[in-house]
Amino acid sequence: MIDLYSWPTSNGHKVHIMLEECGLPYRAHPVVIGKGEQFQPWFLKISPNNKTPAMIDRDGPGGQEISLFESGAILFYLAEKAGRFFPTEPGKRHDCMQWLMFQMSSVGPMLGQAHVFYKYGPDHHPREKLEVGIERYVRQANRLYNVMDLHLATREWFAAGEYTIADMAVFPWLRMPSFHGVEIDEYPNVKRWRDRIAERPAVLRALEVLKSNNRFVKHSDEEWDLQFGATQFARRDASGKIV
Ligand SMILES: N[C@@H](CCC(=O)N[C@@H](CS)C(=O)NCC(=O)O)C(=O)O
Repeated sequence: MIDLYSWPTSNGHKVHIMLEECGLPYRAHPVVIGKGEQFQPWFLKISPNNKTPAMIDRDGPGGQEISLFESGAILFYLAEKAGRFFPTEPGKRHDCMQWLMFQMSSVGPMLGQAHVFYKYGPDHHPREKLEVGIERYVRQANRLYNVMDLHLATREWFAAGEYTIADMAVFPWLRMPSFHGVEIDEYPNVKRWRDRIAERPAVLRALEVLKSNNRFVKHSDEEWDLQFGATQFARRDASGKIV
């Protein structure tokens, strides 16, 4: 049985999608990041970077328990476990891996920063203090959408000519373009690809996972502090205690 410690954000959704696509049995446990549950000692043991999602598979390699953090690593693990959504032919595997890495290194971090500066930041800081960040990350977001739009102009899927973990990794990040200052109609190939994935029954099920926990409208001061402010960046020991 797989225990998933997660939250209904883009990084959580990636793994929820893969689990639903594969039909692997799992239990989803909420880690309420707006309340600081990511800093609990037990969670830091499996996710030392204090980020969701993290996973424990009680029936890992050789029947041994394994715990993993980082959504890309979890997707890769699940693909190997299920033997699905990660091609077997070497050239296709590398193609899939490079687009998975593209998501992990560019789409997630850049769009995530755009959300902080452009979407959430103005509720907590004067706009003039955020200008450089807003400009940089909204530009990065649009640059990345253009890269993806050109790529998808001649392809149905991100990699290997088939639906893979690379598509599952990118998709949740592109559900709310207005959060990162992007007008989706300017990127019609991305829109076509995205809307097609959004119709998949497993994706629809995945987007419901832990959904009832998410009452996000805008961050309270406490939530901002925990995720993006002083408490997030306070120096801690291995147990999560601020030192
Ligand atoms: N690279 C990580 C990023 C994970 C991440 O940023 N998770 C966010 C939610 S989307 C989180 O748990 N934030 C809590 C915190 O920063 O304290 C992954 O892909 O798993």
